[in-house]
Amino acid sequence: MGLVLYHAAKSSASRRVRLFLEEKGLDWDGHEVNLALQEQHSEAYLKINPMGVVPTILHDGLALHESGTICEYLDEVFPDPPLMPEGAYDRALVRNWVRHVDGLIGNLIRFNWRHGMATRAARLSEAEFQAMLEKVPSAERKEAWLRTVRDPYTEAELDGARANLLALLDRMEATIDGGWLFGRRYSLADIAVAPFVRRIGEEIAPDALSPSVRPKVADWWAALQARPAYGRADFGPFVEPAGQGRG
Ligand SMILES: N[C@@H](CCC(=O)N[C@@H](CS)C(=O)NCC(=O)O)C(=O)O
Repeated sequence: MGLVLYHAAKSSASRRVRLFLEEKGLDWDGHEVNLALQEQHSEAYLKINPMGVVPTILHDGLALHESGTICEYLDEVFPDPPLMPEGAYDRALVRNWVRHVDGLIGNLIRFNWRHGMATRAARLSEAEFQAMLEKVPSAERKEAWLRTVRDPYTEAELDGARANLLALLDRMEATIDGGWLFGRRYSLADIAVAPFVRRIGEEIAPDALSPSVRPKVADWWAALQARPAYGRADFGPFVEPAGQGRG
């Protein structure tokens, strides 16, 4: 049965798991979940991911959600090459990086959902929109939908989100040692943050990755993109004319 990843091309959490799988050199089958068509809230999908988000992985038929948990699980089951440090304390520090990044997803959503997802939702009638909202399992995401579609985030709110994301880059700049975030070795910490860095540099704050602003992050980003796994993980452009929305 192997590994089957339910994911979306532009989803940051999905990109994290794809990057991890590719770095491990694992074979996996992909199943694209169309977020704009709300496939993540379908009855069938909610059975494998009660949060109604991507990604979810099936390993020999067993479903697992949460991108950070999925990566840690894969590291245990497929230890070579290791992407978690050896010591328990060091592993805990990497987990804290993952959690920190996960806690910033709301800031990314403010920028991401303005694209394909909002465009499609704006075409819905009020009744269709309410029916859509009813299927959203979490209060936080319901609120994000309401804001994106009915009451768009203000420039001040976007600035606030941008500042939080830039603070992540500053924290990286202060942490990178020997090229990588943790222990001078490429690890889940680097993989976890990569999709966020990609989005920040692409549209949200394009100058933020410049070597004159954050030299260590700039070198880190160049080195990460040079890894063969990065090309295979397919971090295509987020904003395309006929693009599909992602969170
Ligand atoms: N903490 C979760 C976050 C998953 C998540 O928010 N996924 C987004 C895409 S990056 C999603 O499915 N958005 C669609 C929605 O919320 O309806 C993880 O890391 O797996």
